[in-house]
Amino acid sequence: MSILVPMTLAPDVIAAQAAGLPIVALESTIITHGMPYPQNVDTARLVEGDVRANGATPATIAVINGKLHIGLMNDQLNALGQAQNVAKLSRADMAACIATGGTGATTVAATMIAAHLAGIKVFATGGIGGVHKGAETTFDISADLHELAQTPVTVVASGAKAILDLEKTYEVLESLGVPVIVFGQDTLPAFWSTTSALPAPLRMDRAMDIALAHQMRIALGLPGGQLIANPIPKDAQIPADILTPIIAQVLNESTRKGITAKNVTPFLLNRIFELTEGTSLTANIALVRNNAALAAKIAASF
Ligand code: PSU
Ligand code: MN
Repeated sequence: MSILVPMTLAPDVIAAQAAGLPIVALESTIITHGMPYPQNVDTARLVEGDVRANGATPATIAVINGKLHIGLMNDQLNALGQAQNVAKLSRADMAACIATGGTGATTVAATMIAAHLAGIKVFATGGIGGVHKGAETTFDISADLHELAQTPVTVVASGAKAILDLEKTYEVLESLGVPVIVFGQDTLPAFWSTTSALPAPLRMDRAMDIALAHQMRIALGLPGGQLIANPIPKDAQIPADILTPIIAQVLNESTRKGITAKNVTPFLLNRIFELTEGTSLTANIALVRNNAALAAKIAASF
């Protein structure tokens, strides 16, 4: 016996699909585990607005009471933003959550899986998960990297978060055959900073080229997606000399407190938010919005 995925598409997503109009997927872990309430819900709405303003339909993805939702209604977004103990779903736990009627927010990996299932080619977020500092002993490498290697979705982010080991993250992506395309500059961005010391593996300056590269991978028979590293707008970036000591401090705290597995990323992001007195959140909001706008332009180019 085979079963189908219980899936609900929002009315505007159905309409866009039927008319062949561009759609951009958005994740929900950034709402439940990445930002505090109420800024998380406000940001999610702003980001949806940015997608629309740039010519595409937004589809925020989450699992609610055992159903996979592609596009959330206002009240669902609001409830998710305030809910406690929502699961953080990646490739490993998405099926179990749906099968048992659970509720969970989708990470980059799970959002890619859902987007692909719904025929959505482009997805915007803040930062992807990657190789954590100290991974040589903890083996903490985000499932997001393997997802990029196997699911054909173009993910627009501001690179891997600066709390990660950027060098190792980009080495793993290269090993996995994931194209990392920097938008409009020759160096990789570092999430809260527009630039880093690392050279861009690939560079493109037009949304159209990114859409073409996505199609060309499919034509070549290559599985997987692309990571588009879109630098945070200059006026919103946080200088590295302010962030570097804060990142060192929170990594230290996380080790001392024995934080592991899925809790690592939310713990670090929350402590950075506290220690920068909210500046990190302002920057995070600016970069996600910028990524949503670029993703919409890429989706419209297909
Ligand atoms: N970027 C943010 N906030 C977040 C995340 C990314 O600014 O909350 C989330 C994404 O959902 C990403 C996840 O997929 O963190 C990675 O978690 P982990 O390191 O446990 O794989
Ligand atoms: Mn991890």
